[in-house]
Amino acid sequence: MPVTLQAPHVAPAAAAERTEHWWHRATGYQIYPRSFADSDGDGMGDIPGIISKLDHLADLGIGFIWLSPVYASPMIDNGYDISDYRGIAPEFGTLVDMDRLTAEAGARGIGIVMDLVVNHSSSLHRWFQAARASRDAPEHGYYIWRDPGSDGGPPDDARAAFGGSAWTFVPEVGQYYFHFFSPAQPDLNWQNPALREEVYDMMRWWLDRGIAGFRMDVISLIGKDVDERVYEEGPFLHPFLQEMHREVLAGRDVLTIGESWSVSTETGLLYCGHDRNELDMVFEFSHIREGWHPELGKFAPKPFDLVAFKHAIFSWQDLTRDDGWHALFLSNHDLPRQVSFYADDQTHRRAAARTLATVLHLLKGTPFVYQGEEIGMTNARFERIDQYRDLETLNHFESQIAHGVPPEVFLAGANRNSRDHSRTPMQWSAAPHGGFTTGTPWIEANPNFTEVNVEGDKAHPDSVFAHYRRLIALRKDSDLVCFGRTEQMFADDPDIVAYQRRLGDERLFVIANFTGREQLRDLPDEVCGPAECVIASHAGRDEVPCAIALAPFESLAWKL
Ligand code: TEU
Repeated sequence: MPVTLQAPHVAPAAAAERTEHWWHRATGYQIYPRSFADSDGDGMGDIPGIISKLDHLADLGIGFIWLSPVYASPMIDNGYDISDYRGIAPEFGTLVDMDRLTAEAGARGIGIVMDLVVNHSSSLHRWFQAARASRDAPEHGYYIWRDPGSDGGPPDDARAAFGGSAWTFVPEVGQYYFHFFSPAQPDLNWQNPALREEVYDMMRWWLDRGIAGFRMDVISLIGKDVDERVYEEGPFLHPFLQEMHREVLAGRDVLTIGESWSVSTETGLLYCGHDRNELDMVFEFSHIREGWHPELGKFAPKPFDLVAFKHAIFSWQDLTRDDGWHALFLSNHDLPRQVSFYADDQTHRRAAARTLATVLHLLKGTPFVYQGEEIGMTNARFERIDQYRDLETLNHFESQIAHGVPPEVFLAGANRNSRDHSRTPMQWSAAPHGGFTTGTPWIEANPNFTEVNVEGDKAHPDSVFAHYRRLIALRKDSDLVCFGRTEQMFADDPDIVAYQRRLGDERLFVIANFTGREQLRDLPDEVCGPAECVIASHAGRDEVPCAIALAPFESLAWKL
């Protein structure tokens, strides 16, 4: 059934010369289904659980849900390994539940954006089962096979993202198949036209059921050329995305978000430029990678460098000033909790959560809230490796210990940056397991659910939820917030984020203290004077002072 969303109309003249779409004013909310709400006590979140919480999301004011995979899957990578693209995993519910979710969300003006994971399938998908049984099966060509190298080993020494070789041997066919991720996630061969048609047909089938679009998992990998060892942004990527647009997306007012770990400001507009007919926006990680160790990666803690982080954020604001569009986020299911990683999850947790939100939501682009972020949920602080569940963390633990890294050093890194921090159960109340389940959750709840939970936050005078609700409402009603051009200020300042947005004669000024210390700054004449404070992490102020003192993690935004 169709989803009723805001009808598109023409954007103000000062904004880009193109049609305004519903998602230009909308805020997205990502749900990781296994950790959101469990309706049947099996310890695993499910679709009826999501339906029961739709009023929470409507209250927040979001325009769409990005739903992490709910498809049939052996769950080696928690659903990012799909064994049936048109079936729902029984632990999450049924197709009837899924249609009900689409309808009930639609009735609240919320679209459902499905996760599209088509760089790879599960090794249990019937296509791969046929492919691995015989070279003569048509499905054999749906995957990437190569003969063994001259020594009988893998064709080359490519490494998989989750550890080990990127090639796995199948004796039945005497060949190796390629998997960028785990062996349970064989890469689909996009160069096979029949495979592409299968994918397009499946996408049309979901869109015809009334969903509002797709978030495309690692989409920049589909154009790979394994023989040249080019995986990211390979030579076939853009022709395939244009074909997908022609075959599936053209003429439908749906949202497409392409995930890419490699896209840069050099290549960004190839995906989302107005005349490209590919995707609406990219979900990119340059600002996230600034927090990773350049050689040792995410499990080696590195001090956070605000200047480099700002450089990444604002170069994408510059890039999308007149063309393209951008996805704004600090958290998702692969990242740690933002208040723990970038700020302070203890003394200043509420102020820090509000300030991170202000800085992100007043930029140009479509903001994404990851479940629990709207109440300032924090990292888990696990003490033992057996408390972790994620295959990335567990595989890297094994290989790094084998290379002599002391376990406590690895755990310190994992405690900062493991994907499991964002996967602990959503904290609804102070009831056992944060009210997520009446059973035993598949991963432990963060013990701080007694203080950090939806019920408690909504009742608190400094509610993080209320702050998010205000930011989301501001965007809906303001052309300046949606379309204004962004100008960074204090670019070299290691402690402060500041920017202006401009549209015609209207201006917005945002300033935020990213530290736990008071900060004093002189502000330029062009911003100081009486002004309308539109949001503040602490008390509002009806004037922009020429010399400002900002409390720890304080932020303000004024309409000038
Ligand atoms: O993530 C893409 C990806 O490259 C991740 O493996 C990323 O490098 C890692 O999470 C950083 O810690 C997408 C999904 O978002 C992720 O959950 C999946 O595991 C992955 O693709 C495979 O589908």
